[in-house]
Amino acid sequence: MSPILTVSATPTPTPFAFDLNRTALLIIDMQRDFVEPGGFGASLGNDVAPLQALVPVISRLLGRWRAAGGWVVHTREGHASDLSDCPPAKRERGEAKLRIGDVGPMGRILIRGEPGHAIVPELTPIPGEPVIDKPGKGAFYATDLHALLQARGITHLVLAGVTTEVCVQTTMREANDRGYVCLLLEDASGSYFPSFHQATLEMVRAQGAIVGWTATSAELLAAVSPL
Ligand code: C5J
Repeated sequence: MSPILTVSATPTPTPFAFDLNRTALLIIDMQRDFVEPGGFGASLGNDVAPLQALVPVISRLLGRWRAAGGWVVHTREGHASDLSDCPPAKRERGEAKLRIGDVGPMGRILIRGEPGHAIVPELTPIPGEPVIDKPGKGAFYATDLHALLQARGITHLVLAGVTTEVCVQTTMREANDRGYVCLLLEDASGSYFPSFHQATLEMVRAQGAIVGWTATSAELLAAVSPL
């Protein structure tokens, strides 16, 4: 029986209590397509600098979490090269300069196997860390993530990555509905829109953590591996 760790940093009435052996760190979509110039995020007119700034934060978190024996699952958003899993409603939305499947500076935008689809090198998964390829915003939609977590006895998720109000929040809500207890890391997730990031943190932890808890990565790591 491993110890129950607690993080009590949020304006929620109870702490986030978890067993490290039944918890996964879920790093959402830290791909070049979202974080680097010339990718999907930039093609939508976004400044990628706020997302680039997350890379060293998540890298530090990853190192300490791994060192403490924590398990990590990574996700990537992307589509098959024939776009058979990309609904036209997704591809045709907005006024992007480059759409999903078009050729950009990092290969075809948001297509699996292209350079832009890769996780940024600083956060490269290591053996034993699954990578979930997802066609949607939520990591549970059309993937085997739930089965994978169930097989390992995971009950709690710690979420990091991008973007807070799109793929991270969608995944957190999907996870919540499937019975996972979730903590969203305030400084290890981010958005092209700082106000959306802030609003997401507030809405998930409101009403007694209606979707889950939030805390900083330092607060989490203090519980996991006190220095
Ligand atoms: C978006 C994501 N924003 N990973 N994807 O399209 O949040």
